[in-house]
Amino acid sequence: MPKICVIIPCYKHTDKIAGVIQRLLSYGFPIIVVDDGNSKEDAMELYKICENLRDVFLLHHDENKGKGGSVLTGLLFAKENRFTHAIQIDADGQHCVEDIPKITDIINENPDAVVSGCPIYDDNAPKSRVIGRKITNFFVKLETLSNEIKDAMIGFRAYPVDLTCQCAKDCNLNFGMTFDIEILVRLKWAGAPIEFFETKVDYPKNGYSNFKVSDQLKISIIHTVLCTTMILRLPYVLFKALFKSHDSK
Ligand SMILES: Nc1nc2c(ncn2[C@@H]2O[C@H](COP(=O)(O)OP(=O)(O)OP(=O)(O)O)[C@@H](O)[C@H]2O)c(=O)[nH]1
Ligand SMILES: [Mg+2]
Repeated sequence: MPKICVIIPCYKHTDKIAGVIQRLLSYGFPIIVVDDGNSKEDAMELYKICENLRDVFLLHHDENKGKGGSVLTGLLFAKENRFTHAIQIDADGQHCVEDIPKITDIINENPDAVVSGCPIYDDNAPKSRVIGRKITNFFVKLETLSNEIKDAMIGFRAYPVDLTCQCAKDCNLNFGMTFDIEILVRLKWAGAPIEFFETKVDYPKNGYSNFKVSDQLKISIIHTVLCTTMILRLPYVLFKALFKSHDSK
């Protein structure tokens, strides 16, 4: 029986997170909020939002570690507390909380799978982000030599906790915005099935994004690393494929 929790990394989204938590509460999953080195005022605000809520755990970074670092802190807490699956969702209210049942249905059917959103954008989505995603998704197909990963950037997904913590430990993952991409590629390399559900992603006018131009550069670097690793893994992948086809004869 899966034991599911929700992880919300939070940096500078204190004005939006209360709404996200309220929408999440009706699903009854424990919620892990990670305060990623926010200012004193924002940290206090987060504390006030979480303090009287049952099954809402507030973890704290003294310094800003980045989105990936926050998700990892949440995942390690989930592992310590014996959760089998963790649903990651952004604090800024862009994700459709009401799609959680789509995730839990897939987890119940296939507990080994990583379950990821496949984003549907409206006209408000910045063109640069939509194009950036298309480029990333093209590289991810190369890196995984497969069509399986429909989107590698969305932060609305569910991880099998043990496998993801192990994979993050083995690969010494980057803590920043490239985390979502890298962990998905490495989980696929580790043999995890990846399942997708369609979900609307909202870009409200005047919404605040932490995504910076420098993140685009870091994403290019991570693709260079992943493509190089893919080339180095090729003999292993070919050997495995040959072995499999030989076995099935
Ligand atoms: N970028 C960033 N996000 C962080 C950090 N720490 C935690 N987060 C959280 O990670 C989630 C994603 O951040 P966003 O700023 O929405 O970035 P994004 O969703 O990739 O970019 P947009 O599509 O432009 O919204 C949010 O819940 C943030 O609060 C950090 O250091 N940097
Ligand atoms: Mg966002």
